[in-house]
Amino acid sequence: MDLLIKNGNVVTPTDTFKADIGVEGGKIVAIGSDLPKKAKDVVDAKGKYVLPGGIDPHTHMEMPFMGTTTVDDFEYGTTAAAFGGITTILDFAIQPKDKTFLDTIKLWRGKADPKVVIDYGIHLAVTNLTEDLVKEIPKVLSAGVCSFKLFMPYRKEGLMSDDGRIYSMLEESRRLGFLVQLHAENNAVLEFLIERNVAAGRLSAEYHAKSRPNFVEGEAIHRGLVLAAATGGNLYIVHMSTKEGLAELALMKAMGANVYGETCPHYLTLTDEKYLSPKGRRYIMSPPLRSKDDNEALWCGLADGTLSTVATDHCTFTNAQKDMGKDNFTKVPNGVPGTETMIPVLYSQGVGQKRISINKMVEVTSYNPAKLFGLYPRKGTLNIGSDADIVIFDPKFEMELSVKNLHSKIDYSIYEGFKVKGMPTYTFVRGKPVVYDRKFVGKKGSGKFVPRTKHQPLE
Ligand code: DUC
Ligand code: ZN
Ligand code: ZN
Repeated sequence: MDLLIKNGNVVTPTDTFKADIGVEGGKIVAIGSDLPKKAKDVVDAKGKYVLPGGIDPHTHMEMPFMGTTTVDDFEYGTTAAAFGGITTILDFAIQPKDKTFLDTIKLWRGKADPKVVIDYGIHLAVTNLTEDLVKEIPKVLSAGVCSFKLFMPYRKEGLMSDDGRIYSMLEESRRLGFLVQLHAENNAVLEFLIERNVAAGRLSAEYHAKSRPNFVEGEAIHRGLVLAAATGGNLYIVHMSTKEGLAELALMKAMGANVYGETCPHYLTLTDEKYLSPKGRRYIMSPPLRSKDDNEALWCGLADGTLSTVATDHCTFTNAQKDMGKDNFTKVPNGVPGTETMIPVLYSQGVGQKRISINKMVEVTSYNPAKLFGLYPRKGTLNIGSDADIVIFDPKFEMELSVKNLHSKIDYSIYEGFKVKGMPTYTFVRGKPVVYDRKFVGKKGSGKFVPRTKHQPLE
């Protein structure tokens, strides 16, 4: 046996039990009590949780956006992810307007393959849907890319899809079985509010949030859900931030549509008061931070299953990049880091505060994303035959989050000074250690592209 993890508390979405796990050839080959002690490496996980590796299904590494490029490349970004207990990321390949989907996948794999230290998959972020490209979709699915993101906003940035295109992709998703991911904000209204604020000289960071009030998301989510129900398509709303959007999703789920929702740690734990601080622009992302009421509603949405996943929208811009909009919020590149802090923050604020169980944490950070994005049962579970993507999590490990002890290339943390209790201490990808007792032992380029199959609906 290559690796034996002994005496840990193994966590699944439905159960927590004491067991040893044996690994050979990158796969889990044994789970049980008192497995034979012989292995090339034996790690004692007594008093620790043993989790299926986290899957962060929403990252933006090396992404050109708003006149600049996210600073975490696939090496820095996946190293940070590994320290946070993530073993697979799903990154958005943004379609250059003149490129086909297959060319876009090639472009993104060219950036990622030489650098990733954990496994990764790709979503296709559609910016220019043509009839020829719709015909290309079956080939994209065969290439292992089974999810397509459409943006309702970002018209000026060249990313927006109109309702007709969204409708047609949802029709195709029903026919071919893929998942449509939707960034839901009402573009016309937010552009109108931005223009009005700018004309009145209201340019500070708080006006980013004031230009995108809750209903801007709620209405767009409603519209997306109606289109999904009308077509019978498969819809996944990314980065949900509002109680209004959550209520719309709950209603459409109750009506039987195949629709899902994702939220992010920052929408669960931070509020729009951050925009009032002198460095408020660091917190500019879209949709923006909301109120305490929204935070709590989203925690409830996770606990009751309305929301299926937590992802990070890891999209890193340095202080200097954020300063492009020092005097004008519309020039601040949108995005915040998150992939390293997702599981520690969820554990401390969710499990630690009894908002969710550790089993729910595993469900929304590993099992559900694996099912929805066609990675299951290869990933997202600790089962015999699955990839040995395993995290040892020490529930007693205390740490104050700071730019000084995090691994992204970014030069600040949105959680500076935030105290967490509970940290991943070992991260194994296909049985190979990437983080070992909080030390990096991984290798650039050792991660693999994971071709995905069509999504599996959640019960
Ligand atoms: N939102 C962000 O904040 N950044 C990248 C893209 C997005 O949708
Ligand atoms: Zn988005
Ligand atoms: Zn995003």
